[in-house]
Amino acid sequence: MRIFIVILVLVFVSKEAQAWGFKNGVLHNSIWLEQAAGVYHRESRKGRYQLTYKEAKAVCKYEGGTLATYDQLEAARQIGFHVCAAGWFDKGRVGYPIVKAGSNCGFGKTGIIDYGYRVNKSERWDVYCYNPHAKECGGVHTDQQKVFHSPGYPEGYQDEQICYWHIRVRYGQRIRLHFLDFDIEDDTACLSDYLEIYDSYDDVAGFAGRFCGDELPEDFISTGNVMTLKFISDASVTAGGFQLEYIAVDSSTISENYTDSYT
Ligand SMILES: *[C@@H]1O[C@H](CO)[C@@H](O)[C@H](O)[C@H]1NC(C)=O
Ligand SMILES: *[C@@H]1O[C@H](CO)[C@@H](O)[C@H](O)[C@H]1NC(C)=O
Ligand SMILES: [Ca+2]
Repeated sequence: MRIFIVILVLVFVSKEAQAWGFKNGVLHNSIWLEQAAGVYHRESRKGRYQLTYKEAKAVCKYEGGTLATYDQLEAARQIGFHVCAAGWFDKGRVGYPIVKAGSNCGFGKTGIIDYGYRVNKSERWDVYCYNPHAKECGGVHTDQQKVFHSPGYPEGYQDEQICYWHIRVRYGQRIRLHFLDFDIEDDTACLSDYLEIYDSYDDVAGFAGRFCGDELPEDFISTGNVMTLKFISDASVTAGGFQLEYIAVDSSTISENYTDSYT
């Protein structure tokens, strides 16, 4: 049954996968667009590079935040915030955070690619905002052990959520996921609302399962030291949400029969 669902979902996902990955140099639908250390990237509703400095400030303010400072952007970058799109940040400066050097972005360098303080504040770019109190929806976890949950839990989650959790533990360790509570709008192929597990650094490779309904998914152990979880809810019908725990385990301590011995 589970294998059947996985195959069905794989067919669906592989069709969708073409739309994922790099588009105009921006890694779309990936953890990298989510917030890290309170910093997040926004583009105008009209699309890329449409915001003047004044509009950029207004975008952040509207969401209860401020323009990110250079130091905040760099702090976020150091825990994996990577966006290939130039945006305004504090004091009329423009740039973007690069973690992985690539030929198509950031001139092959890593760090904050800094376009400097712009003289012309009517230039149009994206924006980097800072808001440490932003609605909890995803994040980057590097602790050895952590419990986290769907937004608003133990209240039900809301419509139209897109959350990514990126878990990264020490090299040589693996990640054991254990579900504590699970209730997501049910439908046979989990097309409405769902939680997906990716045994990889992003949601492009390593698809390992899609879950909905109210049955606790089985424990899952990553093959490497990274894992990505993606939660999507559509425009109607919500449910109780989920809570789960992960623990970093040393690869050598994992036996073939871990599911039996885990309590
Ligand atoms: C400032 O930038 C805008 C948008 O690129 C441009 O239309 C305008 O001519 C520029 N102004 C000056 C003084 O260069
Ligand atoms: C598997 O479990 C049994 C007992 O349930 C235990 O004796 C055995 O050592 C375990 N296997 C490994 C490789 O740890
Ligand atoms: Ca729904």
